[in-house]
Amino acid sequence: MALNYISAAEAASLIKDGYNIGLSGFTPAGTAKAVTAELAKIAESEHSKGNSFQVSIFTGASTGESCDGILSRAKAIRYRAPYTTNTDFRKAVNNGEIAYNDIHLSQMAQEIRYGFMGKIDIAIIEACEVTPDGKIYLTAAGGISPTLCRLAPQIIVELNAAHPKHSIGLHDVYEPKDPPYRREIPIYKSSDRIGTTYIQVDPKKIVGVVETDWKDEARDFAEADPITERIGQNVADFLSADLKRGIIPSTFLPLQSGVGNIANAVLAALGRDKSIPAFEMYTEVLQNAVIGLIREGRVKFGSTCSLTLTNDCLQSIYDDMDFFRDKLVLRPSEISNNPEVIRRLGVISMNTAIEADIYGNINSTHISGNKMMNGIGGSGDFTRGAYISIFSCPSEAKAGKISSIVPMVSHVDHSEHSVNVVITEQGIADLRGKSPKERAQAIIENCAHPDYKNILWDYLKLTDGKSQTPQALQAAFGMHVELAKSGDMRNVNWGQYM
Ligand code: 0RQ
Repeated sequence: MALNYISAAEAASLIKDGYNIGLSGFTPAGTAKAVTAELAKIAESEHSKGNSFQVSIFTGASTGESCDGILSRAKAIRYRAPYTTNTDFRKAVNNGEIAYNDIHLSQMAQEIRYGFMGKIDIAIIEACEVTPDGKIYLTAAGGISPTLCRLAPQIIVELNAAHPKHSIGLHDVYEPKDPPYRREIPIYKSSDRIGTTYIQVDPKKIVGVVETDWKDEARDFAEADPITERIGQNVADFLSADLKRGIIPSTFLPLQSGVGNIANAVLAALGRDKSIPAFEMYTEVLQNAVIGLIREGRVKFGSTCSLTLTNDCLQSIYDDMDFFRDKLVLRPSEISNNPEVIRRLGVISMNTAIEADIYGNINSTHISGNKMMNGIGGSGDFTRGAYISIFSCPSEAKAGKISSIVPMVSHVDHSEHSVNVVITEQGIADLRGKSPKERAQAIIENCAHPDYKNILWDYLKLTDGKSQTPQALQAAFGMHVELAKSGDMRNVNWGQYM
């Protein structure tokens, strides 16, 4: 069956008000771009005529400017799941304009399959190749594309020349069956391949192929600064010590690392620390630092959902496929982030906190308890299943006006029951085997910024000091309340709560 080549505008015109749209991609590698950019124009035109036009968007994780950015500004998004990082999207969510469902990334595909989120009307899938018999070869991310392609009655393929055809082979496409028929996912080491290199669809479902040459829209990284360098070194020192005392096997264990500047700096530090042997990654995103480490032989293999790289770094992989082909595998997010596999492999998880409390609860998503930052991403998928779960962050934010260590987190993403280690540039709090009261001592002593240590010790004096988890409920959010009032947590006056 011949493929039907159409323009991005023609493809966008197939999308109707109220549609549920499924997009390829993950953070924002491999996201379809051309059709959503055209869709924003349709939405604006309909809005100018007084008509409603909004869609719901289902993806693997964050998209870039040409989806979340443009569509948020065009007020074209009604509902969105999961993870995002776009500034305009964030503003729209926090203004109450978009219904945002921030779920664990591993669950996205299955929650669509289970019918929790309604039907997918159309899928837009970025590919480096599509064949007349319905084989779709993905680009820089697995995301939720296999499930979208199977469930959507209509598929638009964005055939993007920025991802060359010789990159075919990076993907391992596998979709588990649903209960009660699900079996184990047969991955026993990071490099195991269990699926196909393409998604097979009924070619009749491919309603159009849009040719583009549109590079990925990944964010640039800030240069590592002394704070992120110090955090990275603390993580490396912690893992090195656990290796020496035999807690981590001498062959080492696969690592997961999240997105952002801190995650990139942590990986760079681990690569530099030669007391840690060459290691594998079983992770959801590979950022720039890891690609350098693969070249140096410090990272032996990378299993990931996406190549969340700057474009020059991604191009350097495409230019060197003979080297990278047997060192990388791209998986759908429900496999890259699968808690069953993560626990089996003994993955060491390393994610970033916005704030941690003195008992080890972690807030990774909300500013001051109510404003969404990005989302939980895969941090929960990895943290619960991890061999060792690590959270890191700078000890303070906004030039010291905010302490990242607080009496009680203003929103809980990861509870004290799942968090093993908290690390800041100040030091390491190893929470394993500790009671809540012992954890509080370790976190305040080792992780809090010196400006906030006494403030936190003084908070503890407001509590009974004896109960399982001593809290003074009237004061637990006192530092957040002070931030809202004077703009600086250091001004908190515990006296008013006595
Ligand atoms: O804002 O640049 O305006 O000053 O948050 O902070 O220090 O640059 O760190 O880029 O690594 O992002 C948690 C947001 C960290 C990210 C988070 C402000 C701070 C700055 C960014 P400015 P940094 P990063 C992977 C797995 C989701 C959970 C996760 C994230 C900005 O890593 O979204 O790891 N993680 N998922 O000033 C107010 C505080 C603050 C604060 C930091 N306490 N209060 N602002 N900031 N702490 C994702 C996937 O699964 C795909």
